[in-house]
Amino acid sequence: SGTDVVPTEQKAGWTSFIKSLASMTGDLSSMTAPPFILSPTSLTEFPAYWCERPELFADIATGRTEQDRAEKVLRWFICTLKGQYTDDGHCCFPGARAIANNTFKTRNEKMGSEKKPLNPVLGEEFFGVWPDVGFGETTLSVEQVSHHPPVTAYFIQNKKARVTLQGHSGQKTSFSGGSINVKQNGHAILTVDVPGGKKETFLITLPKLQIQGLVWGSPYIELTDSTAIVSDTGYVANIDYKGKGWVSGKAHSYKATLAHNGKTVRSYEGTWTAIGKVAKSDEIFTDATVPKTEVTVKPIEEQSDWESRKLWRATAQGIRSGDYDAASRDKSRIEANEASAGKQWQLKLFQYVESDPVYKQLAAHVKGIPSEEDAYIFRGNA
Ligand code: CLR
Repeated sequence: SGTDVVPTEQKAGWTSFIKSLASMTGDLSSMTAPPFILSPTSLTEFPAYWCERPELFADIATGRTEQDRAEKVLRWFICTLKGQYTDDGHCCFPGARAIANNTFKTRNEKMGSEKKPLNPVLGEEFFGVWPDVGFGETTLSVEQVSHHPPVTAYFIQNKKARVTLQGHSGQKTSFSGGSINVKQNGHAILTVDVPGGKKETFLITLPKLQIQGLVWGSPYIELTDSTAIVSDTGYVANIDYKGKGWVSGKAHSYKATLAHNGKTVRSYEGTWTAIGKVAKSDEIFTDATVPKTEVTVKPIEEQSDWESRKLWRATAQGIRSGDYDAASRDKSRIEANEASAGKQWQLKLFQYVESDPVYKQLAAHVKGIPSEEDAYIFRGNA
């Protein structure tokens, strides 16, 4: 049958979940899914995927020209896609923890499919560090800034290299042709200090996702359409995404161009899960097979009650050990606490702005995106 990976006792539940997707109203996060598809990881942890190649993030600052830096931003961005969009092992079957410790593999390689992450509560936080191994320490601060609809804001910084990334992501989902289509709301802004006391700024738009393979019970992500990286130096990178059956015929393909004031200076193509090359050459541009560096997190005992791994500890343990009753009891407890927490909410780490001035300035150079967007500006951990 088509649903071989679905545990026998959950087949009916899976079928009715797929059917209910057809009447979904845009917020998939709050839908109840069968246990086998649940991930023990909260969405507040996902911004860590932006920096699992901290060496490439820091390397942006070593670019000697505007074009050099624009190209390094593009390389770093493409090399984050594999971690972001191929499920990396928030494993749910017994004994899976040991496999999950293998940081050389992605989610899909470890457990075969995309899972449904835990839906963060308002005010949930996640802090992480990539220790200094020569190019400076990189830190990550995340806050869930909205629950309905879910929006996650993050700030990443390498102080020594003087590179920062600030952004937010929400999702709008729809169902058609057997797949879930996910449009990401939000954008990211990268800044890098350059010699002479100046700063360069890059606007990064977020890709659309298609979740395929639902019918088989082993969902996976393909990226569609295109995204842009726009710099205030006049460099614009455009990245087109395609799945199987396009040019190379390979899944997870990309084609990118780097242009300056409208004139293409270089092109690249390949896959964002393996190798991308400078077009019409053998020069390797992106290598996503290089081992990634997972973020490190304080021991749970030292975390505050708002921090993701402490907050969801019992739920996650229930999911990992297959004790779904315990998982769902603890999940209900957390969600009930949240419902009673009241409506007026003070953001802790970020400040909301209705129109992001940096976005407004740079978005004018990209066709087909809104001219204004809101944003969450990092205020610090104080
Ligand atoms: C969150 C922001 C990250 C990139 C990213 C990767 C995977 C996405 C996730 C975002 C949002 C939530 C998501 C997930 C894949 C599956 C999951 C769309 C965009 C949905 C809610 C769950 C689908 C449920 C089926 C698997 C049954 O930077």
